[in-house]
Amino acid sequence: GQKTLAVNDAISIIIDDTQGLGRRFEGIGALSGGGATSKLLVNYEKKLRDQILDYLFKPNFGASLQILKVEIGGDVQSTDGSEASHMHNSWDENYSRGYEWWIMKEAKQRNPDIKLYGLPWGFPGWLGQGTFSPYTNPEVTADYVIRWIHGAKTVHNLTIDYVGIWNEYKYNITYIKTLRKMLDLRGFEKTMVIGTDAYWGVIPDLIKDKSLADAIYAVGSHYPGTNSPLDAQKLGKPLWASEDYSTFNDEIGGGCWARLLNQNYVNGLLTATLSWNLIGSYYDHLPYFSSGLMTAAQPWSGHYNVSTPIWVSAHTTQFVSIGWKYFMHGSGVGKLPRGGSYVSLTNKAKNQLTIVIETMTHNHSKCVRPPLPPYEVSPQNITIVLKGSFTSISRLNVWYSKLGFDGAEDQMFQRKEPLEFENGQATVSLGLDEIFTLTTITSGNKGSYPKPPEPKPFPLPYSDNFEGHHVSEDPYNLTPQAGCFEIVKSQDASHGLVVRQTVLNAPIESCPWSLTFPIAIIGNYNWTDIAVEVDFEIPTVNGTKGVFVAARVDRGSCPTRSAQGIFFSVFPKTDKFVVSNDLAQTMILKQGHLEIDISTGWHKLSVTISGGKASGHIDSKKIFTVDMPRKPQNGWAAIGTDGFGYADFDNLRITNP
Ligand code: 147
Repeated sequence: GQKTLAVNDAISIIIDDTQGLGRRFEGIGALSGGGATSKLLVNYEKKLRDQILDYLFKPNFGASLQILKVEIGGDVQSTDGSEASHMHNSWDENYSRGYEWWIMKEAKQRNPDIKLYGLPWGFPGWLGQGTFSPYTNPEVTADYVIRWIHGAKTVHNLTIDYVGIWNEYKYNITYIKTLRKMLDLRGFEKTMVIGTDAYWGVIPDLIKDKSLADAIYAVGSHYPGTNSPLDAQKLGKPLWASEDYSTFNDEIGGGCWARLLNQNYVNGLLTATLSWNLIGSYYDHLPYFSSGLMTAAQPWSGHYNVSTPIWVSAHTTQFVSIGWKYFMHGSGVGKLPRGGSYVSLTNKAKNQLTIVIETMTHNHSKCVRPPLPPYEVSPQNITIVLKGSFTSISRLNVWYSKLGFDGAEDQMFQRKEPLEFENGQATVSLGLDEIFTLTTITSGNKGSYPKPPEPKPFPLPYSDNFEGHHVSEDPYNLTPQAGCFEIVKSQDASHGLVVRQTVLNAPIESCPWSLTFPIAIIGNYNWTDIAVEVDFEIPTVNGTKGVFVAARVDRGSCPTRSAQGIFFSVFPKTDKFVVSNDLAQTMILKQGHLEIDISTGWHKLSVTISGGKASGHIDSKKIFTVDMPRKPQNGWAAIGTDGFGYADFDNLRITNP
């Protein structure tokens, strides 16, 4: 039988650089987008918003992120909403849309060294040139992506360090090579291509095709489960977990993130890890609620939550910079004898050393995917033996976390007494679900702000005339799920700023259903009886054929296509209306003629659900009353259009009926 060690039998791990070092550390970061994950953040009161951004980006404060990856908006549904493209059409170009520019600037202001990375989740339809592939004309698509990089530089003074291909979807070898070549031609030699933000599918092509391999700086794979294939490791290219985590940010989420940050290198030689997502700033009941490093989904209350992954990140990011080197496996990097793992990194030129140890147990560190094979962790005493360049160290600073389970409080990112070394040796006692950082770095700091306001439900009555926005912005709180809704100046001066649906053609998307009904949701998923009204005007050029207002809308994201609710659609040109129980108008409750001329100008459209009835008005004329169908019982309010095409909306008002 196996001999079991008593806890006080210390086991040694050796930290030694005499045989050389391992791979270059490339950073820990997070994704804003993919999609609309930062949507609600912009609308926070500035003071609170700045606090949140400090927890994410400010060096020596919180997560102190080293890479920020953003979606290059493509007018497509990309998980929790759709993000605007900088070119809805070949003749359109605008670098003020959405919130990714803003968030990149906020990150750079706090940390000028943060690396920026852009990736499309989909593309506006015109890039397909009649097909639904962005690779039909690789030069046109490369030009489109490079315009975004160029716009970042010229309009926002942002240098994009990395660019990807097509999130978790098809890549095309000619396109990748074309992109690299055109980046060079346009002066973006330093913008590196990450291939391909899918899984490891590109590896055989990289082995076969030298010029493809030359076009790619690093291989970015998603949710690698801390592993990488041997042939990927042999490529001699950096391997990145370019999207990972995606786990609810409670204690288990923190455990997942801690295990990934160490073991992505220990098991997979992955040298950068990016969390999907950066911050959970989207409505509850959209997919993956609260699956960011922290959560801020209530601009109306100001409530936010600094979650465990923020402090887990700090254990590495505050003590290791991009460019440091990992030690080699067995001499500073490895698994611990009784479970858990350790990584050591150094900036040798400055004689700096950081060791991060984690002891996450299996059930307390499961991530959303892939499944985690079983393993055991038990308490252990570890003697750290310093050799090589670091033999003479006499003490290391200690930062400690323990995730709290079964009623225990979290102890996150606490500075402990330094660990004293005698003859290059010191012993630490490791419990379960703990993280230790042992480091020569002295600048570690746990930032804090006063407790944020208490949570509150979405306020009612609610109204927005959109005058508080800037042109081209996404409207606050209204969250596009299909199409793109942006602030424009109305042709009619009395309406000032209004919201326009701006997508004219079906985009190129990877969502399994095509979403042909542009729709933006707002409010509270738990709303039952509610009244929603909005003014609309359909522009004469490129106007859509119909607009709708809706209540009890029961789903967003990709399945928006099959959303149910009460949808009141009007078709001004044909004088028709449709009341349907679903967005796609397959479950019609009532339809007919409006018998009022709304073919030009502004009109008010409203729907009310109250006491088992749904009713609707145009201006002051009642158009219908129907018995409420059994489903849905609750949902968001929404506005939208029937098919792609322009429609302007103003004076959105939501009340208790
Ligand atoms: C990723 C997407 O890239 C992100 O935008 C976001 O949707 C994230 C949420 O976890 O997921 O896409 C995946 C969706 C499903 C799987 C893998 C990746 N899956 O089921 O294996």
